[in-house]
Amino acid sequence: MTNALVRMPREIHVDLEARETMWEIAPGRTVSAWGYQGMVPGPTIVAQVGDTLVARLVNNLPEPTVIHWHGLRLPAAMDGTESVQRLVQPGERFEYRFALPDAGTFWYHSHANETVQVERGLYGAFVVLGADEPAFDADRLLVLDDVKIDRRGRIAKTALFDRHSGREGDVLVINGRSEPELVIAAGQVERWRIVNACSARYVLLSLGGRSFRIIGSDGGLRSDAVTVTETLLTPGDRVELAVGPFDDEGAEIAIESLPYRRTSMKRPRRNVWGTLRVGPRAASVASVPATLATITPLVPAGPIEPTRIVRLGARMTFHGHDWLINGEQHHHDAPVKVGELQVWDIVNETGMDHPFHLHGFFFQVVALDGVPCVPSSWEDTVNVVGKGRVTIAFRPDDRPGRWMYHCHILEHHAAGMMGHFEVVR
Ligand SMILES: [Cu+2]
Repeated sequence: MTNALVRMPREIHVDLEARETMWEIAPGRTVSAWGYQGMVPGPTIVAQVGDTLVARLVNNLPEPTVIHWHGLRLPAAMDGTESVQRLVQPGERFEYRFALPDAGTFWYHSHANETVQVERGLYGAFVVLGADEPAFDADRLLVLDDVKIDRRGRIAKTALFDRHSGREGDVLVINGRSEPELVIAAGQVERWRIVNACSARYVLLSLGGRSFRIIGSDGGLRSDAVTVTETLLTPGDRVELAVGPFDDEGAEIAIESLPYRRTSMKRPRRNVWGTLRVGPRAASVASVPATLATITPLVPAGPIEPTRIVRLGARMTFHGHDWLINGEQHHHDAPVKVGELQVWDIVNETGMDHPFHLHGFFFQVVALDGVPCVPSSWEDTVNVVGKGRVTIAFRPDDRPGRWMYHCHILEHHAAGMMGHFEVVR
């Protein structure tokens, strides 16, 4: 007997033509940019677990490009990097095709000449829904970005200083628009999926000091909802929140980032990204369970023995800073075996924070500065504070091929803070 309520897996077809476009970052304020389908962000892809994505990239840019699917557990050949495919030349096309095994908030972006192409707008969000999602009154997606505009009103060219601290823009946008106003009905609870698509900006997100609940991270729902008044999103990071209920109809709540010191070279500031207004009251059907997901620890309790050390470093050169992994730029690391538990110590030898991103595999954070912690989420991007140490664990499933990890400050990635490694059978 078939159950009519069961949704059969589908193929999700998406056209992603990369081309020049005019991007209206604020009413009446337009910049020349690059976007997928002429949009910044590009089209939001929504699918269900078990579906297959078929994405057709057409390159109508004046330079080569490629699309990386950030956070998705796909075959190595579909990872969208120069290690696994020839860059897609101007006038060429490429079809990505892969199944979607996990629910969560992901994103896609150019992985070629990233410091230019992502800054110019080549990114978009990708939501995969699970079979049994918690009930909310509304779903929202917020893609955060900062754009650096020069004196002539154009997207600024890369500056030499960007190589050191990463590029931070002066125009803050949510879903491509500056200072949006959102409205939430009093009494209702919304699910907010947030992506930090900035090149280098850390966002210590606050909603005017109000409490909200973190329900998900890079790899879908957390083990439990945790109530906070702020949460840090590094470049590349995602977070899912339960926002509300608020009772004060008419209140205006700042969607803001609080000062966060990621490097001594930048003075931390508070920034306002937008406004959340509490609208007229409405009935609520939301219910956020106390337990959201089961996260089984990969590493047994007790002393943790790392299988690999990854040292994040820097060196001064005649052209400024080189950013290093284990003493070299674009490090070639040892292979890992399918099914073998990986416990990596990520040691930050620099004085600056770096967001460590692993392609293709989710990991658990199992220790901070050597102190074991109980994993409550799956991650693909984790902040390693200056002079700090984060221990991660993952068990590579059967997807052999060439993979990589890197700092997600795009300028650091470009200046060498990345490692290549192979997954072998
Ligand atoms: Cu970095």
